Amino acid sequence: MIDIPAIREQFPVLHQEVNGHPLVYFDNAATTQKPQRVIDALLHYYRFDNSNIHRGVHTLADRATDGFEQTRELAAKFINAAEKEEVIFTKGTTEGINLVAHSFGRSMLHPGDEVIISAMEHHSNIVPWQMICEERGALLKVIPVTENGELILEEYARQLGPKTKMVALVHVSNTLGTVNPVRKITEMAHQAGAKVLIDAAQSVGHLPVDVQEIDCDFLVFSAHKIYGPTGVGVLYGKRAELEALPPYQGGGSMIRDVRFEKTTYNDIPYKFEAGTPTIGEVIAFKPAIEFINELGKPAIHSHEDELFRQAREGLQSIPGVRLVGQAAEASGIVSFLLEKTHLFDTGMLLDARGIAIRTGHHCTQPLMERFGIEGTCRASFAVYNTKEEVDYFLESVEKIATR
Ligand code: C6P
Repeated sequence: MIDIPAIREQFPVLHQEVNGHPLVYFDNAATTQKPQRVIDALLHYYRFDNSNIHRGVHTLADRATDGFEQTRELAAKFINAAEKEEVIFTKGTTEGINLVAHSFGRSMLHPGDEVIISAMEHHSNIVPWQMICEERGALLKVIPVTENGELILEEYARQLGPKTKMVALVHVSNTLGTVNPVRKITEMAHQAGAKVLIDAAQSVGHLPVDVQEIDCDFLVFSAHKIYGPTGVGVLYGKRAELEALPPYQGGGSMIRDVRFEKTTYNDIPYKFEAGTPTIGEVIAFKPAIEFINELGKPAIHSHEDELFRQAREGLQSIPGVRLVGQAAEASGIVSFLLEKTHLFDTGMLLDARGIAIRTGHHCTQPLMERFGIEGTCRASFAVYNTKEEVDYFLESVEKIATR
């Protein structure tokens, strides 16, 4: 059992009123709130340790470099990477996918090759692949989804073949909450000789994610969605895969030796970390992972799953509410529409009651097209949310739906 009031105490932002009501923050899939220890770590860095990393020999440079590398070590353990060099810091999930699409595409994709994504991808796992496929003359294939919001795996099996070079797939859909069977999908891709990238933006803070168990070649996520600062992401890659890829950007830190005739590149992970990174934010990401580790993913998941089920079942029983996506395996995210109220009005009416949800297409326009809708209202949960908040949310939705 986890102590929710004690957890809430650690999040100063939660203790405020919005429009005359206590804030109910259900927009966690967009970004989570930050515990005091993350805010403190960021302030501490700028107050005492501010310095560039991997460059200086002075004390502040040492402290900053140590803090930065300690986060890398913890992030590697967090996803069970075999070694810390397999963790590359990026700006976020989006940059991680662009890095792989660009580097992999430029070196490994040839005319006629194929890349498979799914119909429930976030734009950040669609557009980079579209761009590189167009550039390299490769074909982009899309795994369709059922009315329930589940992948049609028979179709995926048919799409896979000797031309498939990459399968890039979301672990948990940010719009539907569907949990995809990434281990099985990876195994099938590997049997066809393709590499696999998993977008773990919506899973890594909520479900156990073990890169060696999934056996994916690449995995990406953002710190800001798991209680950490913005401007930090992780790209995991198997050592052999990262070593085989050319660098994404050129600049300081990513080189071994620069001559006008020829430049040689640094080892991983530095080969992919050109320029000065978001140092303080990476350092402040460590206490966010520690926060999750202290609670444990099983306890976090079990609490969030209770809230999710309460919300999904509650919404289902309100007349005039339509759920969008009802996958058997789903996690922490529920999308819905009201028959008589436009989704933006629903969002505004809930905000007037202090409840923050997200409305719109959630950067999944092709998925919205699949369901024939312009967007949804989306409630997404984090470990600090409570059963009482879900009760209040359901009561508010019912009021709006039956106006
Ligand atoms: N989804 C949401 O409200 P960045 O912006 O790089 O941190 O993450 C992009 C991204 C990639 N994949 C998935 C599955 C995501 O959910 C997101 C971000 C937010 O759903 C903002 S659009």
